[in-house]
Amino acid sequence: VIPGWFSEISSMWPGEAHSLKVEKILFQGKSEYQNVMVFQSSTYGKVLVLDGVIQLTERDECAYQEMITHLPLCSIPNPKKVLVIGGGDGGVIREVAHHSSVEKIDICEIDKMVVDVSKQYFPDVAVGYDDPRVTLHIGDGVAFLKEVPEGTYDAVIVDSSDPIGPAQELFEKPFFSSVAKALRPGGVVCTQAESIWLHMDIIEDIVANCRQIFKGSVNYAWTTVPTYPSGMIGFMLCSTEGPPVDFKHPVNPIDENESQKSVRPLKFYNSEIHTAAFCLPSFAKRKIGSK
Ligand code: PUT
Repeated sequence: VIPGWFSEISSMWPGEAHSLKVEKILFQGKSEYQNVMVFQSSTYGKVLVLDGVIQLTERDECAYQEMITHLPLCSIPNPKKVLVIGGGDGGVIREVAHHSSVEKIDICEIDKMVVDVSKQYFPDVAVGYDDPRVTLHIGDGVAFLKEVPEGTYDAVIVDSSDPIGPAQELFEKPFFSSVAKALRPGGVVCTQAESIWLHMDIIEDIVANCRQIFKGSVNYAWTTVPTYPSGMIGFMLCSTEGPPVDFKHPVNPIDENESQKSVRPLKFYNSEIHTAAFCLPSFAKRKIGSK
């Protein structure tokens, strides 16, 4: 460990640790679920860390939040009801709010400390909570979904941390079955699905489970995020049986003018990068392909 630097050490990426120079530690706390830390970095702005793992930095959070949200929502016409599981920092709901067709945004985050800390230290991310369409539920996403009446949502977005700690169940088959039940026919889910450089075994399991559960399309997409392990992260996009969804060709592009009027113009997402996100390197294509 280099003094004055934060190094992201985890058994999920053995033998490597990305480091950021720390200017000042702004917050350190322990919630019921995890250690929460915020620090000011020299080059990536403020950084949110949970159990020693970087969740977001002010500089590159746009790449993750915009892609995990607009990949699913731009793939279906007129999304109206959206559920976010996790995503307590508020960045995903900020992005959902770009879609004027959306009438209701539910968010279920297990850890209230993540919400409170984000509101205090990341106002440009937590601004999502100001939208009147948002209802925040503090609780376990797995339990929340079990109570959701069948066919309620057009889209579910699962913005989880890694599958060690409170998010573990969000990577398991029973959870995906509950998501499928909560979606209307032809509804879509987008879940955080780790890195093809580091976690091909996890991704293969997710793909196998999703192919059994989601009878529409099942696709893996990815984006660059410089401060995530291996500099990238992937998403699993699936649709339920019903009106077909072609994730690779957005049918609901975000109108540039409308997006400029909103709280925060898009920084990363556009329709070209949407389609490109589904192109996989050959080694990953051989393992997971697409349906
Ligand atoms: N919300 C995504 C976090 C990923 C951390 N490795």
